[in-house]
Amino acid sequence: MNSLASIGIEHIDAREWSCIDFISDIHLSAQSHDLMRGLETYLKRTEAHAVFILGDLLELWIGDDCLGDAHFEIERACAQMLKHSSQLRPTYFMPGNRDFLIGQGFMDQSGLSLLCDPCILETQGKRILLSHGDALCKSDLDYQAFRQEVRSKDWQNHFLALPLSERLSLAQKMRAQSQLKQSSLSQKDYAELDAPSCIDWLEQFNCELLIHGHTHRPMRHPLTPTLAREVLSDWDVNASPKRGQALRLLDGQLQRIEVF
Ligand SMILES: [Mn+2]
Repeated sequence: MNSLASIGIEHIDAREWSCIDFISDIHLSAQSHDLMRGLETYLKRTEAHAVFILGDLLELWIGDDCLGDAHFEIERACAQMLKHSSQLRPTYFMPGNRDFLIGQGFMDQSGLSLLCDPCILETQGKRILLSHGDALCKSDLDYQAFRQEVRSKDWQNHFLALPLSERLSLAQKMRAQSQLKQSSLSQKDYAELDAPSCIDWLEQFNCELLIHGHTHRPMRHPLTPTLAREVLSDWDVNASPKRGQALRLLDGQLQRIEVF
């Protein structure tokens, strides 16, 4: 099935966990020490039995080998912080569109478990489909073509063979281009998931609920009388008030927890 990543966990049987948190779109970067501390505090204090991070934990990721380079402080600090918090409870990670190059090297150093996009979570009497969400933004044809290219083995092998400094400047250029494109869009043109494609996925994987991030518009969208999607919040400590939520599944009920 071409929508499944080739590595990672595809199905999680978690019937013993009665409290699970879902977060995404933290966007850690070199400028975000307060955000890192906020994430660390949340991960220490949450009552969840397991935490699922559904993509864009970091603003940018250019390859796991950056962890061996002293210049990449935030990346190394992030892996170290997660190493501690993942000892408290199982913590899962699914790559997003910013950090899709995170691989087993980061998993080994952070103690996280890598998930496929999408993957199925069976818990509390539900079958839930988890995704970052960008694969379902089907109406943005340019983005889908870009996504297909950068997720190909050929592109990744070529990119990862470049020196870190060259990768960093290429990635920053791509990021600037994407920001330029975003700034030319009106609010209604921002990335949104395609409802028929969401329904297709839910039916194909026999799930009733899709949980995803990426669009930064936290709310529940009913898709049919029996199917729905729940969108996660992004995190921003510089916003006023600070923004950051975990979506919590507690005894079969969903609730949103403010983390700041
Ligand atoms: Mn995203």
